[in-house]
Amino acid sequence: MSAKGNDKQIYITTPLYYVNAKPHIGHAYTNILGDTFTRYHRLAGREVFFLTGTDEHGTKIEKTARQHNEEPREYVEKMVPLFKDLWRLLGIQYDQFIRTTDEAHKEVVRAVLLKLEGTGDIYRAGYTGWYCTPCESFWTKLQLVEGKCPDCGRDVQELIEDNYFFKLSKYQSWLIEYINANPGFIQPEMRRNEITSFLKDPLEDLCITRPKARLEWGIEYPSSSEHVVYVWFDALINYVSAIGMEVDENRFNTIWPADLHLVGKDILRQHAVYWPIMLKACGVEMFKTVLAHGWWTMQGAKVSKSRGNIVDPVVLAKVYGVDALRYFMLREVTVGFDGAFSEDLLRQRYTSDLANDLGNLWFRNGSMLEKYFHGAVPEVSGAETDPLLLMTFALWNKVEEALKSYDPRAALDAIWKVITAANQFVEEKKPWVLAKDPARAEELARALRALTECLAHLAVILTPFLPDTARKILDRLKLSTQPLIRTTAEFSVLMVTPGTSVERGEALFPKLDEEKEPAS
Ligand code: ME8
Repeated sequence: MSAKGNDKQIYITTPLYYVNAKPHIGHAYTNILGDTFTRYHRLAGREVFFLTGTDEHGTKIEKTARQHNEEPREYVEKMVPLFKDLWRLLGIQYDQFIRTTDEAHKEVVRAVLLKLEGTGDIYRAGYTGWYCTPCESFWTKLQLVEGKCPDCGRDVQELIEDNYFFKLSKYQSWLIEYINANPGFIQPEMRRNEITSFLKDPLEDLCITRPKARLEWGIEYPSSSEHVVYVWFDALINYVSAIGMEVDENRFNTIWPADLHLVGKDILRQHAVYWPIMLKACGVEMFKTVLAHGWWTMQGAKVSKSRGNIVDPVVLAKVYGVDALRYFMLREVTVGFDGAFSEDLLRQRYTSDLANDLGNLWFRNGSMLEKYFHGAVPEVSGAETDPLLLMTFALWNKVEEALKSYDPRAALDAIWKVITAANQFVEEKKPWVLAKDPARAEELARALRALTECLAHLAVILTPFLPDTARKILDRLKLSTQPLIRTTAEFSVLMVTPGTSVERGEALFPKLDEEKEPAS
């Protein structure tokens, strides 16, 4: 991740999700990614500010509220807790939850608009569009399908409205140069290429208001009581309004610029074109990176509220546990690519990687410590030179390297190589054979000491990925459940105090009930 000044916190954000339906696994994925990066930095002793929240204005929300016979204000109040509850359930360690209906946010949006009107980057002009009365939707010519409404296929009416526009076009060549000069700005590379080719055509100025005649639920435009602000212009500003821009410059400067805006590929254009230009026009320092991940799909289609093919993360977490869901999402796809969601695959990962590889390793070590050492970790000299531990110590740099390139999957691959090696170590050492021969007591002690240490290190390095499991292991080994590894050297040491009495505890990943119906 980016190099920081001493006091500057690492700033990670997620999109603000629309509250027109309850969150699904797509939303869970983005927040799990953000949480994993956040926990990793915290483990490494870095200060992080992690922001998430909800996007509550605009046509989508207004329409959905009306369909529920509710006022938008009432409706959003009811929906927001669903998001907060999910983040609590999934162990998402965010520092702030911003809502675009927060007064403080609205203030900053108004201030930005007035500033940009003052500099001439916002102007008022006529706007031609096509309106579908039954859908209450306004479309541009390009969006129409054979001249009809792209949603319902019915006729549309041409409408000319007076609106406010933001001069995207003025900054197009600046943005192209900026993207070329900063290869890490839009990631992964395939997404940067998409944006670069999109920028080959001239950018149109962005219409940033909607007349109140067709949308009431939004921030009123400061210099016209006839207009509300376009939902995207409002929502993007959250990344700076949340941390005190225009209000608390001190706070703002310790957090901004954002190091990582995490988004799905569906909203990259807003984050890689509109948002940088908004910041540039406001004279605000640029964020470091926008990282666009791919989509979770089901039967080849994006999992989405409108398609109705949603998978409920709450149900999955209840059936398989939060860590299994986190593990599956982080291990199954490389960030940037799409992934086909399948509960069968989740079950397979649960059984093979979690229950068999990691769960059994813990259980066998615990059982052998109990059987041969009354549950206490044996003391041996020079344990840190055991080849299994040398391999384990090398994990820190590998995981760091992988996470620097936003690749939690590669990090987990490296961790699982060590888990596999530790299981092989048990098979090769055969502690149960050593235990029968008093002359090999030292060898037995060495083997179990090395295994216990390996497990301690695995738990530490798993904290960003599988926080619950890591906490259980660390707790049972009587180690701090909030480890701190500031340098590679701090990871390459023995962690468990000899003589510690280790609790084997319940299975980390209980056997799945074969009879149980899949969750989805
Ligand atoms: O776009 N796979 O909100 P939104 C992976 N309010 N991720 C998915 C996904 C899927 N199938 N479906 C959704 C908005 N996501 C705006 C954002 S930001 C200032 C405003 C995730 O509720 C992914 O992160 O439609 C995607 O970008 C986001 O949810 C869209 O959420």
